[in-house]
Amino acid sequence: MERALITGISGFVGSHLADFLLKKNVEVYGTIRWRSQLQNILHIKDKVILVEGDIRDSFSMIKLLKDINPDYIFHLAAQSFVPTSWKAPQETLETNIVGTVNVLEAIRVTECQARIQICGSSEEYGLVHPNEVPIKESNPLRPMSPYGVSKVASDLLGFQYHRSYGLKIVRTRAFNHTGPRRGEPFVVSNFAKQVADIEKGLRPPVIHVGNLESKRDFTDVRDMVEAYWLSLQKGEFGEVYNICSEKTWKIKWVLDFLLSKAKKPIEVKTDPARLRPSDVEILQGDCSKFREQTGWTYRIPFEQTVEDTLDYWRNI
Ligand code: A2R
Repeated sequence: MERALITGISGFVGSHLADFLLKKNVEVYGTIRWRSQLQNILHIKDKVILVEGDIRDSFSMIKLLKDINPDYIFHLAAQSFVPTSWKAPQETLETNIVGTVNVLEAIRVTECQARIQICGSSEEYGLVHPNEVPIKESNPLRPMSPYGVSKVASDLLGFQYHRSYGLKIVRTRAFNHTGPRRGEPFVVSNFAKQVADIEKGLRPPVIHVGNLESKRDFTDVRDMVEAYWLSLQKGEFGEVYNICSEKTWKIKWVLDFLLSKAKKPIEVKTDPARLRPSDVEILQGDCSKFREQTGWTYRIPFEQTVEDTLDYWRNI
């Protein structure tokens, strides 16, 4: 049986990737920390092997790699939330950059032969000029948040460790992805939870929103994790691939769609605290490089993703 190690298995994407790998009959190991919230993986807790490891601790990474010796490593663990990166830039850089070095060094010193996915983000592109859309992998990287900077560094470490040491690394740059289990701070999930809470009578019938004008290229997380798997099956080591649907939706569309599904009338209020210091206006990717290499394409329509997210919050 092939073995996969997911760093950050308790997270939103990690939990969906674990679901996907179990269906592929892969033995799944995942890192957790002693205070990790495990609600995303409760349903599979008897099917996966959880190992304690903080990526900021190089010793624990080496021990983990020695013990598991995986065939695949999906490096997802990160401080993943852009707004937090302004409030906690040091923690973000330490987790996302030093943490990635620790994972890569552990692979190098243990001579682990695993294929490794380094999980990057469209936030690496940051400032994008109108004539640069849809964004290709060759676009300049002009990150606009500490999170974006941290992901550029992690991505380039992946390139460097492949070139310097021959590690079998594939880098992915995921555009927005969402779905059930997405954390409450993220926009689609946040709106969906507010609607569900209002329906349950847990809050007054007012939804608080930030910038509704930005446009994002959304993919369902369940399609995204298939892409991550394919990146290690068919991707070229050392290469970087955008992963996205190539379709954009205004945040206002998400709001209106959710309001149309709500079981109660809801008033909309703009909350200045929800506006980011520097928001990227449009993020639309070009996924042709990945599609041609792997044959991947998204399957789940975005409407379905948003409805499933609303149902998730309704049933929690
Ligand atoms: O915070 P925890 O203990 O629940 O674990 C989170 C884990 N994580 C860490 N694991 C080990 N050592 C650390 N120092 C550390 N810091 C965080 O990363 C959790 O399991 C995971 C992050 O989950 P989410 O915040 O739900 O992120 P998501 O959406 O699953 O993002 C996955 C990847 C990240 O690299 C993002 O930057 C990228 O996709 O977009």
